[in-house]
Amino acid sequence: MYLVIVACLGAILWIPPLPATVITFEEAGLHLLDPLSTQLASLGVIFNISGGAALIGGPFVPPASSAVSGRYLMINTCHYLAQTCSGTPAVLTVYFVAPWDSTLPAYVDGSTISFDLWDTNDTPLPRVIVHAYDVAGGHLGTLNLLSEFVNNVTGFTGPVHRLVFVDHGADGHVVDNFRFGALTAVPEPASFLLVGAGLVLAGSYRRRAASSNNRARKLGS
Ligand SMILES: [Ca+2]
Ligand SMILES: [Ca+2]
Repeated sequence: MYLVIVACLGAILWIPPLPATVITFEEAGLHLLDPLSTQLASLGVIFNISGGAALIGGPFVPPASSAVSGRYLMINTCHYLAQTCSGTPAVLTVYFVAPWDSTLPAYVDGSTISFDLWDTNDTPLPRVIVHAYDVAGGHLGTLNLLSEFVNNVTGFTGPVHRLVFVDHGADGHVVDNFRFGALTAVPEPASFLLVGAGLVLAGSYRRRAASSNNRARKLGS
């Protein structure tokens, strides 16, 4: 019985990582010029934009050697729909979350993250600055993107929970083929409470079993 309880607790704590994902922005349910936010939560990512707009783009042809293709994520520094410029940088945050519950944070190994980026405006440099953070808000590193387009941007390390793309230029930028490896969800507090209750139950069972054995030994002596 004790082993069964421990095995159940292990099953609760261990959430298996999910396989790698590539987001092409061609996913079902996405339409041209849709603002992007939580539509891809079932894949383990949600998007938040401030100081601009994050839209599904596609009508503009990228440079020939760019890996950007078809539809892509278009970050507009000026709000595309309102046609207004706030003068502040566009800040896109990509959060990794549990695909079955987007309120649960998740993280991926930073070395598994990559994407293709395209930004025609070279003023100011860097064209795009990307920061990585862990679940606790710790800063894991920064990448500065200097070229008109960069295929297969990599270089992140550590358990990345969110990426923050900052663009001070006037024309925004484009992200495509956003790839990341196995997602690991962070167990919610309720799981720890459940595990704690289970450990108390297991301890109580062991004490009762030991007490029964002692009584049996005394009766037999
Ligand atoms: Ca695409
Ligand atoms: Ca730009």
